[in-house]
Amino acid sequence: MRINALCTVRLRARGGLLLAFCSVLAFCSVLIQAGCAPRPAATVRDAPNPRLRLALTTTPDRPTSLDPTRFTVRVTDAAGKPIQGATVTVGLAMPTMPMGDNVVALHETQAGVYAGSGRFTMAGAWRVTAVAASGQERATMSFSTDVRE
Ligand SMILES: [Cu+2]
Repeated sequence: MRINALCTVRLRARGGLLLAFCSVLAFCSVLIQAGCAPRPAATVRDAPNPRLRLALTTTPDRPTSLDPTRFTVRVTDAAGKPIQGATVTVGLAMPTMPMGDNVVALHETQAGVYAGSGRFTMAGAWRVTAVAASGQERATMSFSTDVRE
């Protein structure tokens, strides 16, 4: 609302510059919409690391709410060699609402392959974020998945 008033003042000062009015109005409406948009529960930023590469898959490919979903993360170095003994977790979050902490610790099932099971607690759009640490190296990688009912 405050932004809107500011725009009107600017418009009057500029008099008949219709083009300027339109662009200012468009800019303000973008600002207002951005301010009112629902904020994600948590903002996750990928931190890709060329020395610690992650490839994440879920089984099934499209998970079902409340059913167990298997997460597999393959961790390799820059040359594609498996990295053993890493600490790997997968965090599950909904971008549109807080769903509480939902972090699955994965265990190494074969060299450089880490797996574990978790549950999506609701149908809809989820963000899956894998975090791996090995020595001084750390990497995160996330993707979106649509969980069915
Ligand atoms: Cu939800």
